[in-house]
Amino acid sequence: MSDNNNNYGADNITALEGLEAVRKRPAMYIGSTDTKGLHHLVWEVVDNSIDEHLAGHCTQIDVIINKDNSISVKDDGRGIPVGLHAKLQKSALEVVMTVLHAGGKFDKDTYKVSGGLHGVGVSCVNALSSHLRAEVRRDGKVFMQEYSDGIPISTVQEIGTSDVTGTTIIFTPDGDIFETTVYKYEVLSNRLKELSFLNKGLKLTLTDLRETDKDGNPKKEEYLSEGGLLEFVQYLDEGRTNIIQKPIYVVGKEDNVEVEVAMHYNQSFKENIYSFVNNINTREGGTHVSGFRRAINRVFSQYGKDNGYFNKLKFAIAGEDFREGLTAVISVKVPEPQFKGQTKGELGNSEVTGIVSRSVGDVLKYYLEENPKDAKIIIDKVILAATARHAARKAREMVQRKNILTGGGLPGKLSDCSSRNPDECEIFLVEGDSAGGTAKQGTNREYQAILPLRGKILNVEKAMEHKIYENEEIKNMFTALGVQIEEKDGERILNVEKLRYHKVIIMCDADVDGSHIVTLILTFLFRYMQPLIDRGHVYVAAPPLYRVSKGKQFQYCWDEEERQAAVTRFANGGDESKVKIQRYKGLGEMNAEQLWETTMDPDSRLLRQVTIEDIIETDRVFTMLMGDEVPPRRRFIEENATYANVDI
Ligand code: 0RA
Repeated sequence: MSDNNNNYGADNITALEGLEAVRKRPAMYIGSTDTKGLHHLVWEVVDNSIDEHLAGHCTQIDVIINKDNSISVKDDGRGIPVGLHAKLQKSALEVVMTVLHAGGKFDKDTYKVSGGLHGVGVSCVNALSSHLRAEVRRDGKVFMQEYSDGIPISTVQEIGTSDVTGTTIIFTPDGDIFETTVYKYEVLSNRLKELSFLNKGLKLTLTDLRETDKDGNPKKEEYLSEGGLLEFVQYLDEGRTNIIQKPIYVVGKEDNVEVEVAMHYNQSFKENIYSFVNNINTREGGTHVSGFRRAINRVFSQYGKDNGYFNKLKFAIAGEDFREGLTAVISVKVPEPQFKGQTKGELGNSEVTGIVSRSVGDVLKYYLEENPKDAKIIIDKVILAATARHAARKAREMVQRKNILTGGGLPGKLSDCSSRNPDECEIFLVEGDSAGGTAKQGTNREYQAILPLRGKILNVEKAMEHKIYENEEIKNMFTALGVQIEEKDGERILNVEKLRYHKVIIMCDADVDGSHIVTLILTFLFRYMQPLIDRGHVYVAAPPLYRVSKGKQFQYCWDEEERQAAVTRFANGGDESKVKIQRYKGLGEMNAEQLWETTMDPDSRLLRQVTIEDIIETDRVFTMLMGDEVPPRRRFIEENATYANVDI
C-alpha cells in the first residue's frame, strides 16, 4: 500500500476524534458520570478479562482499589497483543487502548457482548481516565504504555521479562468528568461475587488499599465458586427455608447457545428469578426467561395431570402458581445477543426461547420422575399457591369493589391535599396518630397529604398474600396512592397510571422503633409496589436529631459532627455547658412549626430517595432482616453491625 503514511495520519486523527467524542458525551458511552458510571469503568475492564476466561485462557482476575481511588485490574490471560497492527502501523496494544470499538478481539469465536452499555471497549475507560497504564506480560517479556486523557504519552516500551502471561490495567478516573471518584467496596464486591457464581472455577479477588487493619494489612476478599449457579441459588436462599432436598440444575448447549439454570423451592410466597446473558443481568427478562417459564408450565402441568394431582381442583392453575417460592438463576451465553426494552435489559433473540425451554424441560421431567417425594412437595405447594391466589384475588377485589361502591372513597384517615396534579403532590406516610396530627397542622395543604399509619404495619415478608389485602394500613396505602394490582395474561402487575402523588415520603421517628417501621414500610413497597421505587417516587424523610440553642439563637443538626460544630459555635470560645442541646427522639417532640421547617418544607428539608442499586442484594437483605430464618439474620446483623444506629 503506497498511501500507508497518509492512512496512518488519517487513522490517528480519527482515533483522537473518537476519544474526544467519549470525553464530550461520556453518558452516551457509559450511561452516566455519577457513581454508577464510575463503577462501570471497572466492569468495562473486567469484562475484557472475563472474555479471556470464556475463551479458556484466564483463571484469575485481581481488582485492587488503590489508596488514591485509582483501580488496578490484573489478569492471567494471554495478554493484549503488542505486535505491529498492519493497517494502522502501530502496536496492537495502542490500537486496543485508543481506537473506539477496536474492542480487542480480532477473533470471532468468543461470546462477545454487544448492546447494553457493556462492551464499549477499554478505550472508553482510557478516554475517561486522567491517567492509565497498561502492562502486558507476553512472549517472555513485559511491555508497558501510559496515557493521559486517553492519549499515549510514550510508545510501547519493553520494561522487563516474565515467564507468565497476562494484562494489568491501572486507571485513574478523570475528576473533571465524574461527579465522584470514590469507589464503593460493596458495589465492587457484590458484582465480583456474582461473577464468580456465573463463571465457575474463575478466581476473582478484591483488595482495598484505602483500608488497613491494625497490622497494616489491607482489606481483601476472594471469590471462587466451584458449584456455579448451584451455589448461587443457595446463596440467594440463605435467609429462606427450602422445601426440597437440593437445587435442580440444568446445563445444555444447542446451536452455540449455552444454557445454565439452577432452581430451588422455598417456603416463601414469592418468585425470585434472576437472568443473565453473557454475564449481564437482564432485569427485564426476555426470550431466555420466557423459555424457562414455558418449560416449567409444560412439565409441571403434564406431571400433575399424569399423576392425578389436579383432579379435585375447582379452579385452574396459573403459570405463576408453579413459581411461588421458586428461586432460580438463568444464565445463557449467546454469541450475538440483541438487547431491547427501555433500558436494554431484555434479551430479544427469539431462537433462545426454544433452546432454554428444551434444556430445562428435559432435565425437569427427568427430575420429577426420579424424585417423586420432592415432586409431590412442589405440587402441593403449587396447589396451595393457586388456592391462596384465589383467596388473595377475592380479598383484593373486595377492597377494590368497595372502593368503586363508595365512589372511590379515600381512607378516612387520609388528610388529602387539594391539588390533583400528581406531579406536584406529595404524601407523607407517618408513624402513629399523634405525630400524624402534628404533621397535619404543619403541611402545605395544597400539595401535601398525610396518611397516618398505626404503629408497626404488617410484616409482608412473613404473611400470606390475602392477609395483606385484609390489613387496614395496607388497604389504606393502596387506596390513598391510587394504585391497583391487576391480572394480565395470568400475571399480576401493579397499575400505577392513576398514582395520585409523585412523591411518597416515609416519615418516622429517628429512633430504633422508627427505623423498624421504615423497614417494614420499605419491605411492603419493595415486595408489592416496586415500580414506584423504580420510577423514583419513594423517599424517606430525615428529621433532625438535635436542636442546639443558646438564648434566641438555635440550629437543627442531623448528625454528631454538626451538633459538635454548633455547640462550639454557640459557645464562641466560652463555656460549652450554657449551650442547650435537645435530642429529638420522636416527631411528636416537635411542634407543627418545627416539623414543617425541619422535615417537610421542600426548601429546607432533607429527603433520601430510595433506589435499588443491586436487586439481588436488596432481595437478600429484606429476606435476611424480615424473613423466617434466625441464624442468617444474626450473622447478617453481626457482619453489618458497624452500620447499625445505636440509640442512646
Ligand atoms: C486482543 C486480542 C487478544 C486478547 C486481548 C485483546 C485481551 C484484552 C484484554 C483486556 C484485559 N485483559 C485482556 N486480555 C486479553 C487475543 C490474544 C491472542 O490471540 O493471543
